[in-house]
Amino acid sequence: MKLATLTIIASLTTSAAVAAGSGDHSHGHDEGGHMEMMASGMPGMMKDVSRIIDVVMRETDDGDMIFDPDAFEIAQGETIRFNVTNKGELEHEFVIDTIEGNAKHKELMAEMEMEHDDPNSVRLDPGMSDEVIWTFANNGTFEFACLIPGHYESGMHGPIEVAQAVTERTYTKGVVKKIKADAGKVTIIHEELTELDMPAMTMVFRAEDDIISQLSEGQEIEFLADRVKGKLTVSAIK
Ligand SMILES: [Cu+2]
Repeated sequence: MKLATLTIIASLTTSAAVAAGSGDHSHGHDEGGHMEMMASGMPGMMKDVSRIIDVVMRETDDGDMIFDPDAFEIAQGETIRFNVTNKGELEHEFVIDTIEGNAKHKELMAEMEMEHDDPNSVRLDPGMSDEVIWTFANNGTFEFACLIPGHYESGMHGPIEVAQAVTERTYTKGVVKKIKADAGKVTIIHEELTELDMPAMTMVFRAEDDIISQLSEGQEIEFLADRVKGKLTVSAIK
């Protein structure tokens, strides 16, 4: 009985290790026609493209290898079509990943001849052009690079700064019914509070002094409400 239990534990441990291992090595190779989300985002669709960025890869007269432009600023959620052209005399590639992801791939490529054929990359012979369509679903700092041995060190990498998306707030219309300034409370007859999923009704809200001081009973307002420490609070008015 005891032996059987041990065997089950051992086999569970082994399969878990195998699963973790294979997950580690998948890094987005598109073998099944499906690619999972990477930290840097996911393959984008032509219909979602919000911006086209031309990227040139080439060598310079003083022996460097460059991308032009050498940095990108992108807003979270944007789908970018990178039109990549190799204007150099050597083969180059354009790979989008995390800085760590690129470093790992670079190490692998130093050990063996590897050609990327993932949606987050394109490898081009001199004179050739191709595109990468990528949706930047996450904010953070990512990197584009050429991972052909020696090229990264010669200058072929740059940052991709993805700025956090700012969500547009929805103001709600209301009429100030009562103000209790000393208690920091205001009663508002309001329309539907769509952000908080509340129907139109009359409710008591908390409010800071600077907001209450701008209010008077009977006033028509448009306001933002948030739950602050569990209490409905007027956070802005206009
Ligand atoms: Cu290169």
